Amino acid sequence: MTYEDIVFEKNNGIATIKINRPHVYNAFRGQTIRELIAAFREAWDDNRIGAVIFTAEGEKAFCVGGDQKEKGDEGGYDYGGGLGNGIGLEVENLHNTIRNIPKPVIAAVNGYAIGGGHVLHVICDLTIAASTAKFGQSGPKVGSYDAGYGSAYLARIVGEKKAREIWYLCEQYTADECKEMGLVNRVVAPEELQGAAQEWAEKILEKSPTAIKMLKYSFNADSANIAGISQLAMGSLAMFYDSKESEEGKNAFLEKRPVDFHKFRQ
Ligand code: S0N
Repeated sequence: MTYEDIVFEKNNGIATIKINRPHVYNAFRGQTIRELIAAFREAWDDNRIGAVIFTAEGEKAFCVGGDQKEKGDEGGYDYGGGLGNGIGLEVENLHNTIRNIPKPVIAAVNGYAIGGGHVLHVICDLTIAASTAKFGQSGPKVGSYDAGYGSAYLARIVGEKKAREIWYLCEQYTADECKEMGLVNRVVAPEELQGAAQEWAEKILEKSPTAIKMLKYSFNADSANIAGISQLAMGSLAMFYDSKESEEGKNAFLEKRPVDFHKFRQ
């Protein structure tokens, strides 16, 4: 497959998948999601690959969620379809692919990881962050949410209270703060990020592939019910995107004005 929105490389047993849309802070559109799924599948199917590094181009951002400037064929968002073949479905398929690929996925977070971009690193097996990276959810500010892995699995990692804080307040957290809450494994200087991810991937490659695979299955089994919650969440999100309330969030962002959700409380 030819990739346009991402860069995919395989080297000495390590696959590197890089989002390549730095002009929009590596926000994803439907095509990005489809290419990411294809690349993860390619790494999945190649027995020589023992670990995947998931990162992004540039120094500003890892990924800031759905591209607010892209329109789908039906005029709605293009984050990978609408109802029918669905926002839900394609983003959800990417989440499930990262979860289920039987090899560790290391997120190397090089900048902002916000909204749906934050969820991507949450799902990865391990996260190494540049000391300059910033993390957070933004859905309730821009008329969106991830009520699947983005909330339920996040709560497993950071605890219920912290997960609720992250979603209800939509603030940003530093890499060190995220390490403190168990959301990031390691923080390094920005120029050391790719080397640090490579070093961990090489360490994994020295281990028994079957042991690593079974451990990943075991870790996943305990939170496997979230896949069902995620289906419901993405289905409801697809419908919510057609509402005036969600539109207000998106339009306020695009028009660079304060959002006004007050009318939806009447
Ligand atoms: C990342 C932020 C904090 C950076 O702020 P800063 O440094 O002040 O830069 P800006 O001037 O704001 O941005 C620089 C340029 O990048 C563009 N840009 C930023 N974010 C996006 C985006 N998401 N889509 C398209 N373009 C983006 C800016 O517009 C600007 O370019 P110019 O100057 O040309 O206008 C700050 O930018 C920020 O807060 N961004 C918004 C982050 C956000 O809200 N992301 C979520 C958006 N996604 C959704 O609403 C739904 C999709 C999704 O994320 C999702 C999918 C599945 C499941 C769950 C979710 C979910 O919502 O969680």
